[in-house]
Amino acid sequence: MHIERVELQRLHMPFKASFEASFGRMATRDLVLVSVYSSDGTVGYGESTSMALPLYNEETTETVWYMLEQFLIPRLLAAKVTSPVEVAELFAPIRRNNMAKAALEGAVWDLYCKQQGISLAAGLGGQKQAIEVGVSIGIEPTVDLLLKKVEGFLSQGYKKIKVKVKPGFDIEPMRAIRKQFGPDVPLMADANSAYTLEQIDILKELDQFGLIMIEQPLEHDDIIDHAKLQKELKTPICLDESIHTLEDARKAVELGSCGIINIKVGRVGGLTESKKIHDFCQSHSIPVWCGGMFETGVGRAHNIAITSLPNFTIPGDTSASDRYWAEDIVDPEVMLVEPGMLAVPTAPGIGYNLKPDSVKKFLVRQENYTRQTVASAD
Ligand code: OSB
Ligand code: MG
Repeated sequence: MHIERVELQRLHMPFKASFEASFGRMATRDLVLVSVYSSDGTVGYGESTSMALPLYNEETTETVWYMLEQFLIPRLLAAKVTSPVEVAELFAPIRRNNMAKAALEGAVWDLYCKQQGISLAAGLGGQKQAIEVGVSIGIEPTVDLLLKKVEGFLSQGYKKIKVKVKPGFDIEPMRAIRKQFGPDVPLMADANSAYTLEQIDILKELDQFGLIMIEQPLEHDDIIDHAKLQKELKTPICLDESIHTLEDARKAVELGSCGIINIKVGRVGGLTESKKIHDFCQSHSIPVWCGGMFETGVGRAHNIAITSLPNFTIPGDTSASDRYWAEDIVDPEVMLVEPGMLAVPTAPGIGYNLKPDSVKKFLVRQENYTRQTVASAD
């Protein structure tokens, strides 16, 4: 593949509106954009799904930069990788730091597919031409404001409505959505670990709303209590935060901790691991869907590509660019091609071009790394 240079760019991108989850409120995305340059002039792009603060997982955008600069980029530049599947093996001795790994691995996947002249979706083995998508809606100041948002997204045809919940903002909003929009709206709740088993009565009450699933109700690192909870709930549990590897998925499925898995490419360390989890879940009749981390168009394009695999049977959180951004950094922007549907690009790689002028507007730091400038890998 002849990777000769890696560029890191840190971007601060303000959201159109702030977003609240049980772990906090965010108004700006803080990310690392990774560009991998080959000697033949081809460039691959990846994006870190980290946040500024370690409230979702242990990584931050600062730690992602550090891991990339100190360990991951030197390893990649010192190796002679011929295929992106080798990148995960190359990074395996380095513990965790999955979002840092995924950002660089994703860029290598894009580069490889561009050099092969195939789309990233095709490179991953995806077959769909279009994918169904939903939206994730934050905790709103009032239930009325939440209902207005739900109405707006339903009118755009989004195929799944996910609502963030926390103790005190759970039963009432779900009841209000069912009352106003009826029993057929595909609805789910995401707690981001806001409950404990002691609050099982609230979680059981959610059963009455016919939710497609409840996402990560208990601790971020738990699969034991989730298994206990799943036995008491009719609603399938979906694990997000608890799953970092194929092995985590295997253990959770074996224990009965969930009926559904949310695959986030960043959380599991890249596209190769995502595909492995997808394949495992497919063979165990566990449906999966692709989660989101407020990605720019670059991360969205990676999400679209992985979602083109067949066991992504539940609409994911990859909404259009205009869900969060007044201006995205890709051209064209990610847009619904039909109500609630995104097209899977057929152009080589991620199928979206970067808009350098937009990148410049949000740029706060930029560094380049070559074999000559990085410290030796080990
Ligand atoms: O739990 O899925 C989550 C955003 C940041 C961190 C965690 C989560 C989320 C979302 C937003 O739900 C999904 C999106 O629209 O990108
Ligand atoms: Mg979640």
